[in-house]
Amino acid sequence: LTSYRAWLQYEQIENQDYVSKIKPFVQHVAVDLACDEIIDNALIEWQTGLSSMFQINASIIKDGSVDKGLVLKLDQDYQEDAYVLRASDDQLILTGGSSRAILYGVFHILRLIQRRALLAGLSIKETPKNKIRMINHWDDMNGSVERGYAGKSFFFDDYQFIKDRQRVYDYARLLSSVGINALTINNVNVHRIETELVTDTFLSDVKQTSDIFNQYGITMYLSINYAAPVELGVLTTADPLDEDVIAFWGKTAKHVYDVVPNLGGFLVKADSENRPGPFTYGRDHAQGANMLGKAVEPYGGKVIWRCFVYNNKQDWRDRKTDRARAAYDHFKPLDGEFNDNVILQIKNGPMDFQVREPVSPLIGELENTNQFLEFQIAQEYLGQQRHLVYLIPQWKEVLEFDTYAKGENTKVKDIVSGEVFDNKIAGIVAVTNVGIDYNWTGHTIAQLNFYGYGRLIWNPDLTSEEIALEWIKQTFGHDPKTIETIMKMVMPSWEAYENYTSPLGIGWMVNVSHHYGPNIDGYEYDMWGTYHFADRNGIGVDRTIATGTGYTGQYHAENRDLYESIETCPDELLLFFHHVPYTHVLKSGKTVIQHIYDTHHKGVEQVEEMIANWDSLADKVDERRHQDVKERLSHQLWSAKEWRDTINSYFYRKSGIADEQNRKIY
Ligand code: BDP
Repeated sequence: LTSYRAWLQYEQIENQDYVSKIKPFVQHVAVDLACDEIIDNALIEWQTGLSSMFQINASIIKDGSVDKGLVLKLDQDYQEDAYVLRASDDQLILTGGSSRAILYGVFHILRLIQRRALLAGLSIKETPKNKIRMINHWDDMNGSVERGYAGKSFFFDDYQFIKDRQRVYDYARLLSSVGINALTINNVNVHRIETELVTDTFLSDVKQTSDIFNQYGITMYLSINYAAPVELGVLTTADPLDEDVIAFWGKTAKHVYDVVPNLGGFLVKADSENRPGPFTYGRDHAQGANMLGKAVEPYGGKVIWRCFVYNNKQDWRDRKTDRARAAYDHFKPLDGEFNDNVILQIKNGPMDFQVREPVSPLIGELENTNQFLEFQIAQEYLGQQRHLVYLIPQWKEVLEFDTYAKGENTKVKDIVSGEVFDNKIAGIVAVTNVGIDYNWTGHTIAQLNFYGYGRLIWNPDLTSEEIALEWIKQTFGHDPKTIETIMKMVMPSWEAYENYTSPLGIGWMVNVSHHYGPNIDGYEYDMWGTYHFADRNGIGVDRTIATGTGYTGQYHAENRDLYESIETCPDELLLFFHHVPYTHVLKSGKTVIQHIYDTHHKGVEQVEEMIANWDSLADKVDERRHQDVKERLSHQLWSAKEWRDTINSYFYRKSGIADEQNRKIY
C-alpha cells in the first residue's frame, strides 16, 4: 500500500535521461567487508530499491572488485555511525565506520536517487551530530498506546506480544532509514503487566523483538517499574539503599542480560504523576538512579532517568511550587552525583509539550551529568494527528536556543549532543507517533514529523524547508506543483495551530485528560499546576523574580533578564512569564485582546487555505491518500473554528472589550 511505504516509495523512474546517468552505479555492488545481518539488510534494501526504481537486479559480488557500480568498505578510524560517499563517473565508494554506517549510507544513496540527484562526482561526509538518536513508545501491553493517535500498538495486544512480527521489521527499517539507533517499546507508565517484561514471562519475546531491531542497527531498551520488587511480590520495599532491593536488581539485571545481551538498558519515570520512586523512601533521584545504574553496569547497560517530575496536586497556594520550576528544582542540585551510565532525560520545555513554551532552563545547567533532550512527535497537545502541524520548525527553535550556559553561543543543540560538556553519552529522544494504522501515523502528513525527527537530530543544521522538501519528493513524487503546494501547506502549519489555540505562550486550555479541543477553564480549576489566571482584567502567569514565582531566575542572566522584563519578553511567550491587562500593548503594536481576536480568525483562514491547496491536488495525488488527508483537513477546519469561537467569546465576555473589527462573536 502506498501510504504504508511512507517515504520509501521507490517509484519506477520514467525519466530515461536520469536513468542512463545512474545506471553505471547500480549494476553491481562489491562488498569489500565482512557481512553481518546489518550489511545483509543494507544489500536487501539496495536491491529492493533498484529493482523497483530501475527494474534492475543488482548483482552482489562478495569476493572481487568492480570497476563500475557501488563498493562497500569499512574504515575503523571513522566514528561508528559516520560514512563517506565518493563517486567517479561510474563508481561509487561507500566507506562506513560500522555496518550500521553502511546501512545509513545505502539509505542515503537511495534517498538521493528518489530525489533524482546525480551521483557522478559525489563527495559527501556524514557524521551524525547526536550519538544516541532514540524513540520512546508509550505502548501498553493491553494493546493501547498512551497518547497514541494512529491506532493500537503493533508490539502488544491482549497482554501479550504480537507474534506476527512483520510490522516490527518494517518499522525497524523505517527507523534506520532516518538514522534512529535506539528505542524503548513500552510506556513510561509501567503497569503491573509490563513490570513482568524483565521476568521469564516475557523475556524470550523481549529477546526476539530486540533481535529484529539489532538487525537494523537499533538498540532496544525497556521502561521499567521502579517498584518492581514490591509489585512482583518479592519484597515489601523498593528503597534504593536497602540490601535486598540492591540484590533484587542485581539478580534481575543479570538474568535480563543473560537472555537479552544486547539490551540497551532501562528507562525510568519515577516519583511523577503517581508513579512510585525513591521519594517514597526518603531518598533522592540520584540514589534511585545510581542503584539501577550499578545493577546494569556489568553488562554495559544504561539507565535513562526522566526529569518530568513535579507535584501534580497543587493549588498554587505556594507559588514556589510553580510546575515550570520543577525539573530544575529537582535535578540541578544533583548535578555531578549520577553514575557514568545514568542519563537524565529532559523535556524540551518546562511544562509538557505545549504549542509554545520556553526552553527548559535545566538544559545547560547540568555540567557533570549525561543528558538527553526529549521531544514529542505524537501531537498530544497539537491536534492529535487529526490536525496538520509540521513540528520541525518548533524543534529547530529549541535546538537553536542560546542558553548562555558557557557564554554566548551555547546552543541547546551543542549541549545535548554532548559537545559543550564533553559527555560520553548524549543525544535526543522523542515520543513516537506511530501505531497499527495502515499509514503508520493516522494523518498521512504526520509521517513528515517522524521522518523529519530522524533527519533533524542527525543533522540539526538542515532547515525545515530542506527536510520537508526531501520528504515530499520521496513520498509524493516530483510534480513541481504538488511539491510547491504541499510546501505551502506544511510550512505555516505550526503557526496556524498556535494562532487558533491558546495564545501568547500560555498553553493548555484543552479538555482535561484527553487533551483535545478547547476548554479554557478545564485545567484552571484542576490541580495539575497549569494555570492561566484569566479574570476580568487580565491574563498570564507571573513567573518573574520580582513579583512572581521566580522561575525566570533559573535561566542564565541574559535570558533571565530578557524574560523578567515585560519590555523585552518576546510577545509569543508574554503570558508564560507575565500577568498583564487585556489592554497591554504588545511589541506588534496590538493589544493582547485584539491579538487574541485577530490570531484566532487568522488561524482559521490558514486552515481554509490549506484545504484550498490540497483540493487543487485532487488529480495529482492518488485517491486514497488524497481522500484521507482531505477528511482530516475538513475536521481540522471544524475544530479550528470551535477553538476560535470558544476562545474569542470567552475573552470577550471576560474582558468586555469589543473586537475592533467588529467580527461576529459566538
Ligand atoms: C504527558 C502525558 C502523559 C505522560 C506524561 C509523561 O499527558 O500521558 O505520561 O506526559 O511524559 O504529556 O510521562
